[in-house]
Amino acid sequence: MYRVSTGPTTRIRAPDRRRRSQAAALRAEINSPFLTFLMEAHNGLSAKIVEETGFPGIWASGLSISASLGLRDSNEASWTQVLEVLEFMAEATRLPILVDGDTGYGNFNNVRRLVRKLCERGIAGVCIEDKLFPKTNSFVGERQPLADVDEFSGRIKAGKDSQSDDDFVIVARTEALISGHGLDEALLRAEAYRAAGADAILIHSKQKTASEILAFAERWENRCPLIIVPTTYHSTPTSLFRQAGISTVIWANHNLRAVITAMRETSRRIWEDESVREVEGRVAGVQDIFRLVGNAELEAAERRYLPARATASAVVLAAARGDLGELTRDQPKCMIDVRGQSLLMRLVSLLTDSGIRTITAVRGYHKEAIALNGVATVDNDRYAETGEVYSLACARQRLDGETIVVYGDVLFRRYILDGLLASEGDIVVAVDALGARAAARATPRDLVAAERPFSGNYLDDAPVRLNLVSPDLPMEQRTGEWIGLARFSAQGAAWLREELDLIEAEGLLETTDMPMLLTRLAAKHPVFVHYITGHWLDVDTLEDLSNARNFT
Ligand code: SPV
Ligand code: MG
Repeated sequence: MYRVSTGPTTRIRAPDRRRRSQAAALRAEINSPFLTFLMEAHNGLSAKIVEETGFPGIWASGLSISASLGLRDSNEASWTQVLEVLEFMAEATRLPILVDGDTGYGNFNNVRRLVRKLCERGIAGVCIEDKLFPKTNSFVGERQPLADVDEFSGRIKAGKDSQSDDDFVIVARTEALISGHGLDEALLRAEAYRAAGADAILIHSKQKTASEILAFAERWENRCPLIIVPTTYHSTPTSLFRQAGISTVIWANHNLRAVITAMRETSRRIWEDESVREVEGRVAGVQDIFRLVGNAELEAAERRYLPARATASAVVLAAARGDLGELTRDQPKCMIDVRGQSLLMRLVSLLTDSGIRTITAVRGYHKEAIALNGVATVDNDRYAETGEVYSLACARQRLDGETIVVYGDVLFRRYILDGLLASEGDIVVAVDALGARAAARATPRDLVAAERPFSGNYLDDAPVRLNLVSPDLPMEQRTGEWIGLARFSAQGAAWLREELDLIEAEGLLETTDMPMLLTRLAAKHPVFVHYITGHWLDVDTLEDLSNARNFT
């Protein structure tokens, strides 16, 4: 026998709800010893609001769905049109949905197909009522004809035999009380439907008090879960339903009624005022809409899946002379030719190929040598006595919105930049994990100590925090080498500007280098590491240059 507790109202939520099927979740709610509340929703948005409010499940009301389509609750919307609405609802929420399936849209055969299609769409259950197609809402007219008990029992059996999810719930609703047939008839019908396989009985009433429902519940003796719809007997305290051993209460149409009132008042106000001024602040904000429909998820997905984001800009630090002898006598290092193209031109093509349109190069040494189509320039005229951080500060105004900061003398495969652009986090630095163990070099390397070393594990995509960057790091602390490439989100760029201002105020702009800057940022903000393994180089020596000529 189905067991009911009339005890505490505390609800215990299963922690693994997401892994169970929606049908299993609904079944558990209906069978739980606690009184469950299902809230009406009639489209994707209202389903989201019901979920956000905290209800454990949704009643997809026939009345509300048809009314929201501007139709009567008389099967004017075809069942496949209702199915379409349900698809939106199931997509919008993880909550289990109990669908108001009216009469099942015909006989046993229609119910079979309905149940199959609902299971395919992840709907948790359906409620069918013992009336005739086309149905009429329970609150319209008197003594609506009821279906033959055996014929309706056949609809239930057919539905149960057709469900592809064992947990799918079929609720049998008897309209015996609504149609004025009395308690005995209602009990007889409920028992027949239970015997036919119904998982729960919905006993409907249109009285202003709960007396006939409570009388039914007493005589039903919990033979299977009882569901009620207290629309007309709305002032009955729910404690009485608990005491009566009711399983589930459906608040059947209140979201639809709420929007009717709200839309009417808002429309009237705007119409009379010829202005929206009065209603602003009283209606949901546009940001609220974006949040409800999950715009943030789309933005994250765009970062992950789109090949490039045209909105990002780049600042290329290209002021240094570099020490490549004759080659850097009349031009900065970034203009050295690598197989017919300067290093900078190669870098710029790489950036544009990844969708970055606004590129600013910070020039210094032999600045006249840097003139590239489509590349804006900013000058660091104190290049000889300053470093990259000073150059970056010269481009401070360009650090607005999402920005890539890159040394002008590095080359890397395009996937590295695309990966960095798709990474999450406000500040992300590209770090070569192979650099952790690389042999010492003539020129200093930007060694990295991060929270965790690169694991190489396909399944490991947990973000890794940067601790510090320094040319001097004991071997055991090193997790890689910064390749001179970093991404700043709009927020990250704001933090970067702040830090540059601070460094300037401390009088350290001339002497701070990029490792120090990144280390300072990492001490205050989450800075993440985007690990790579090789496929890049920087050009510090003639040997690097000959490697570069082979690389491209
Ligand atoms: C519905 O919400 O469509 C219902 C409940 O079936 S009632 O309107 O009370 O019949
Ligand atoms: Mg209905």
